[in-house]
Amino acid sequence: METKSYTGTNYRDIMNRIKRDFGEEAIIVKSGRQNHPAGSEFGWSYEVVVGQSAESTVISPGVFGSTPVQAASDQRETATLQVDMKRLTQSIQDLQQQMGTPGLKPPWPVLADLAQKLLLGEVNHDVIQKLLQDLQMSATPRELRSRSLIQERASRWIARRFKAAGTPSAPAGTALKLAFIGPTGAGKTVSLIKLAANRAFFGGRRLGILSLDTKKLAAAQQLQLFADIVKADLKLVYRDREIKPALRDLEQCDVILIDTPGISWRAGRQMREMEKMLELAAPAETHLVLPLNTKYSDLSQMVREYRQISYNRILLTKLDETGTLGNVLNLASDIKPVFSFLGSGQRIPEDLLSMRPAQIAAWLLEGKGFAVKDQ
Ligand SMILES: Nc1nc2c(ncn2[C@@H]2O[C@H](COP(=O)(O)OP(=O)(O)OP(=O)(O)O)[C@@H](O)[C@H]2O)c(=O)[nH]1
Ligand SMILES: [Mg+2]
Repeated sequence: METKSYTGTNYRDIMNRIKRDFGEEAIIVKSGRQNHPAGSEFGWSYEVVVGQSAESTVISPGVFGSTPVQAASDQRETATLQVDMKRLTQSIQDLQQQMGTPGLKPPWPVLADLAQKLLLGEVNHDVIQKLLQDLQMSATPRELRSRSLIQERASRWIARRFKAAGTPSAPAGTALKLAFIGPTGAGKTVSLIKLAANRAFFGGRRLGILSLDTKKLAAAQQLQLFADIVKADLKLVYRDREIKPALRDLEQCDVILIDTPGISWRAGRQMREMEKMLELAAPAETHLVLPLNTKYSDLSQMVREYRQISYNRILLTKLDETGTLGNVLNLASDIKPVFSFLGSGQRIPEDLLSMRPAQIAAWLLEGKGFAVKDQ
């Protein structure tokens, strides 16, 4: 039997190389491990010796299976593999604890630096742990030693967590209705105005604005002023029964932006009233507007509680008012919503960005957050 020896510090990588070279007929003759040459704190160094026999392919199929003697040996190897994989997983789980313990080096310093940066960016521990596990499982030892290669992999991993809505598009023949809901002062009205005023979003389209937030006198005046500037038709609605007629008045518009009063997710009556109003307005897109400078426990609670109003987008504002962007990734990982836009300041219209996952990843990995332009 011909044999070949494979060594390395990543068991999965070794197995992949064996499969590539020997296909399904590989027989593991010997497998063992010893401390990493750089020191035991860097994990294990593995050696797997593989052989290929002509009979084995006839007698028994299976990934590494062959003769009965070989099958017993295979079971032992599989058990070793499982133990080794368990140990790898455990060592990653220990990583964060080790980082806080002076004198103990984590298995891969590059991963430890990455974890540290994300922790400082207020990314939740469980999200970082999942990222480290996935990196350690999938990256080669060469990548695990290289800051830039790990950064690239981490960037792709982070970007994949996000679902981005893309630019809203109106179905032919009907007005596209977009509603903005959320807590008071979140930036609903200003985001709506930024969208209306930015030609990149609805340039050349006939715009209508429907305001359900008519209890505040100043709010209606502010909206009228902006509606005039962006040449949008504005309808103010004071009672539920006025919603459908107001929408009929706006039916010539291509896009109708619906402003709503701020409501607290903890106020059941307000939530039910809003649900009823939105049922009447029937928007295609309902954007839950949330300010990013809110602590994560409240943010995640809001994202869950507002679900009873059936929103289908999240629009995050005040990117410029937080020093850490971890909450964006935390939301993406925990709740997996569709993100639409990001409010990044008070300027109209330029401070509204489309959600770009790669950009979020870059901000998080640079560890600097969103760069505010001082004016
Ligand atoms: N820095 C910063 N301020 C913002 C952003 N978006 C909105 N604001 C400000 O937040 C304040 C509240 O914005 P509004 O749009 O009135 O908030 P709202 O959600 O409509 O508030 P209510 O209608 O009272 O519920 C205003 O001063 C806005 O200029 C943002 O992305 N960054
Ligand atoms: Mg408002």
